[in-house]
Amino acid sequence: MSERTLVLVKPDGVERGLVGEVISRIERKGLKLVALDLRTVDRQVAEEHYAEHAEKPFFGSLVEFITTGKVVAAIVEGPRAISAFRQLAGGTDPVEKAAPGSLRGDYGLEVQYNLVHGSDSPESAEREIKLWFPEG
Ligand code: RTP
Ligand code: MG
Repeated sequence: MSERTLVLVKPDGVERGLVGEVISRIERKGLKLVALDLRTVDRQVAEEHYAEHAEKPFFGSLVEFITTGKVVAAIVEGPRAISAFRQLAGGTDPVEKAAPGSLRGDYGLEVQYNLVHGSDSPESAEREIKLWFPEG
């Protein structure tokens, strides 16, 4: 059973030249890229993407950050792709939670600048794929 997940390389990852590293790890794991796009995000998409965090104190700066630079948006497919990519990414806090060997564990230092996003459930994946790739 194959599933799809939405992956983002956030502006810090793009700025630091880590797009290739992220894609390389996705491919080495055996997951497949079915869409890939470098773009800037408008505020409305960013706010919708992170709607679940709208009441959190970091929401404003998170949306600000995501909209300040280019991001890479990708649809990634494979068996248990959602969980597989979350493992590749590592925990949200790159120092306290992400294990060494994960993307965040290897390259991140601050919670906000944690390089990548991956959908956290089938429902999120479906919602986020529609939001980022409305053309289908
Ligand atoms: P993401 O949604 O970006 O894949 O990350 P995640 O599931 O691991 O973490 P989540 O709890 O959904 O948080 C979304 C993003 O918000 C930023 N954040 N900042 N300053 C803070 O305390 C804080 N907490 C979260 C991070 O960029 C996180 O990835
Ligand atoms: Mg999340």
